[in-house]
Amino acid sequence: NSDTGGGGSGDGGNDKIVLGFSQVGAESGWRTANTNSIKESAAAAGIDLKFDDAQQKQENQIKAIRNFIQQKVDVIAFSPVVESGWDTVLKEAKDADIPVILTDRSVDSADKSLYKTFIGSDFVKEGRLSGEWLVEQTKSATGPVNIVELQGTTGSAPANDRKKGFTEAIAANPNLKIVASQSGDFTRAGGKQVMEQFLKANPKIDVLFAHNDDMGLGALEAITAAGKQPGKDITIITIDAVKDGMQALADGKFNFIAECSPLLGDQLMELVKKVHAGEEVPARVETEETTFTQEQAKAALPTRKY
Ligand code: GYE
Repeated sequence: NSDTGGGGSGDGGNDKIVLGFSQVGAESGWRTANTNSIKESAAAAGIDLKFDDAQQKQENQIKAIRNFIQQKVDVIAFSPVVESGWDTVLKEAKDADIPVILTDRSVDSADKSLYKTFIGSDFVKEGRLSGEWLVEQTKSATGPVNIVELQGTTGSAPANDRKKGFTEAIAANPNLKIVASQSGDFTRAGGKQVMEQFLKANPKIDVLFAHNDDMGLGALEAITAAGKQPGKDITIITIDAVKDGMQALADGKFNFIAECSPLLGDQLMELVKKVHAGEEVPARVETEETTFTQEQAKAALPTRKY
């Protein structure tokens, strides 16, 4: 529209880009930091954000996306809870001429024209770096090293990919064996509950690989309650590096974290502006991340933002 007079105030925001964003939920510290980042960056970029929380349910995300289409938002972005089952609704957005940006997690759609770009981490790499660290730590082991794995949400890209990267990396040492693997749905409660079962069923657990900090933090309670010392009796590897996870690492309860950055907001808003303007964007935008040992966590904690 042409409402450009009066310094732009009181125009009802009609000139603003409207972004519909469907978030997975509020399952973890990572997710909370991600939501904050998206809200702050949208405000800073002058983008009108319509935010929906799907409570970790795909059906809610599909509903939210259909609502966004109906409201004729300018751009849709979402973090797909699972990888499969998106083709129909993505096709509906495409038919309505609304560009879609995948944020944080990807989909397995064969038709790549259903979305403009995917911004997020390399989850396979996070799993691989976790596995490689363990291979290095256990290189002089003479007997079996028993690993239990707390998987993220079943069918989600980070659960699938982190498992893949980790499993491939630990194949380098035949002593390393995953003796139990189950989903804790990326939550603290899930991590605690599944770890309790693991501890009951497996007399010898040497290593816990948790697909995120929160499940690892939940597992700490189960491990302590079972009379074992986390970080000593059981080596703990997690992914994310949110503050509570970094604190556990600095305190010697975790042993290693592969970072996954939730601060995607600024880059996402840049992409929103570009696709709205019809500009070309790269098909894949990767987040930069690192890994932390206990010493590195101590050094990084004071300036950690989330
Ligand atoms: O690692 C986990 C969250 O999709 C990368 O989702 C994200 C994952 C993150 O619940 O903590």
